[in-house]
Amino acid sequence: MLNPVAASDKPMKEIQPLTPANPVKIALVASCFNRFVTDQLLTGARDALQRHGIEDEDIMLTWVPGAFELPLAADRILSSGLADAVIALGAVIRGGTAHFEYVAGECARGLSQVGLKYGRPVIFGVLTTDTVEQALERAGTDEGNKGFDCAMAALNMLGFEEQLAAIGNPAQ
Ligand code: INI
Repeated sequence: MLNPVAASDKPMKEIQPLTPANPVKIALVASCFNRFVTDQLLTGARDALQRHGIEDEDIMLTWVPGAFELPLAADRILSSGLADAVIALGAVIRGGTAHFEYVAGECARGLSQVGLKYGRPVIFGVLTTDTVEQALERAGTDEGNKGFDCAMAALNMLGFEEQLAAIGNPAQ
């Protein structure tokens, strides 16, 4: 058996899931389709942002018709330079139609592409559920709120960018 290599005394470079120390601008994009759910996701997201000191003036909110339109709105917002991160909020509920697969799939693919295109966090806050009850459960206050979690993901990814920049420029 090989002897284990002695661990170095030097600390590893490590990036923690922290929120950013510098001011950031956040764009919320929400779908009108299934608004009784997306309103709740929005409440959760705003709650998380507020708790972490993001001022209302640094948050913009855009409504789009449905989840299918979220990627284009995210793309336009990032190309305009108005935000550092986009949180896309939607609810695609199966309801026995094949439309579900197209809307949910294209929305996920599009959002991921936009994030990689601009090198900015584009957060997937789109519930994809079989039933209305499941959607409401994930957008509530008791069993957790996907909007809240997604706002935290956006802040953590911005915190990641900040820490990465500090590693690249230790004088910061
Ligand atoms: N949009 C949603 O956000 N959720 C859905 O569940 C949904 N379903 O089931 O059809 C939905 N469809 C609309 C779609 O997002 C577009 O707005 C529409 O097709 C126009 O492009």
